[in-house]
Amino acid sequence: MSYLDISKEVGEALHNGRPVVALESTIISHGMPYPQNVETAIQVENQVRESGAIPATIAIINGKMKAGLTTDEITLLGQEGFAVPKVSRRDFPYILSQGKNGATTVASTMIISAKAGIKIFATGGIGGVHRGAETTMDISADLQELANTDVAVVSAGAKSILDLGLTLEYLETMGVPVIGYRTEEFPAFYSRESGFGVDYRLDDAGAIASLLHAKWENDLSGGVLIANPVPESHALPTNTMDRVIEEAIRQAEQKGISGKKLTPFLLGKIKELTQGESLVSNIELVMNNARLAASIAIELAAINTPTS
Ligand code: PSU
Ligand code: MN
Repeated sequence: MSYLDISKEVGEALHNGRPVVALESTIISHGMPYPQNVETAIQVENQVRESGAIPATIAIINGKMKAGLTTDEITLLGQEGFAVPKVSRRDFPYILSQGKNGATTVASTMIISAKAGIKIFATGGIGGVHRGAETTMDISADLQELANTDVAVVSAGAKSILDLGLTLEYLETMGVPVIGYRTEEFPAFYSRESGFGVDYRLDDAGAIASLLHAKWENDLSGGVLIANPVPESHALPTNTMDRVIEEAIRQAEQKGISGKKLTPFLLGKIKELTQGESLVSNIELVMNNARLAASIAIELAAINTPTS
C-alpha cells in the first residue's frame, strides 16, 4: 500500500519533466481566516499556472500524502481551519496510521514534495528559531528539514515573531544557503528590511536554478532558502509591526502558549491586532513568491531536460 497519492495532472507534469511548484496547506488552515484562506489558495494555484508551471498543493487527506489537491479538499482544509491537525515531521506516523487529515507545514510539505519529485516550493514565511529559544528550545522543525531535504523554498523571509539572527545562524550551521532575490537583506515578511544580510544575492531565476543544479548535482543534499521581499506597494511599516508582534508575544507568554500552538497563535493575534491589514500584505507576498517559484521551476526544468 502506498501512502503517496500524486494527482494525475501533477504526476504527468513530473513524468514529462515539466515545471511543478509545491504549495503548503498549514497556511490555509492555520495561517489565514476563512474564506480568504480558500480564495488565496486557489488564486495562488492560478498564479502558478499563469506563470507557466503546474501547482501541487500538498496536504494529508485520509492518511494519504497528497501532491495536488482538488478544490473540495482545499475548501475542506480552509473551512475546518484550526480543527485540522498541523502536521510536521514528527506527526506523520500518527496521522498516516490513523487515516486522518493533516495540514502540512514547510517541513512536511518539503517531505512530501521530495517523495513526489518536486524541487521548488512557494510559501509565505518559514518557521525558525523563536525569540527566547535559548530557554524554551523552540526551534521550528522547518530548519532541520531545510538542512536535510532537497527542496528549494521561496519565502518572504520570516516574521519577526522569530529571532531572525539566530534563525540565520542555525541555517548557516546546517549548511543551508540563503539567497536574496534582488536583495542583499534578509526580508522580514511584512517588511523588506530586517537588518540581517543574506548569504548571496541573485537577480534572476536562471541564476537561482543554476545554483540549485550545482548543489544537487554534486550531492550536497538539503534545501535552499530563497528570500523574496514583499512587493514595495504592500510592505507594512516596520515599527507598527514590531509593536504588534511584541504584543502578540506578550499575550502568548501570559497564556502559557508553547509548542506547535505558538506559531498559529501569534499569526492569529497579529491579524487581530492589525485589523486585517496584514492579511492583504500576506496574500500579496504569497502571490509574489508563487510567481518567482514558477520562474525558477521553469529554468530548472530547462537545465534538466535540455532541448536539441
Ligand atoms: N510563519 C508564517 N506563516 C505560516 C507559518 C509560519 O508567517 O503560515 C506556518 C508554516 O506552515 C510553517 C509553520 O512551516 O507555521 C511553522 O510552525 P512551527 O513554528 O510550529 O514549526
Ligand atoms: Mn515550534
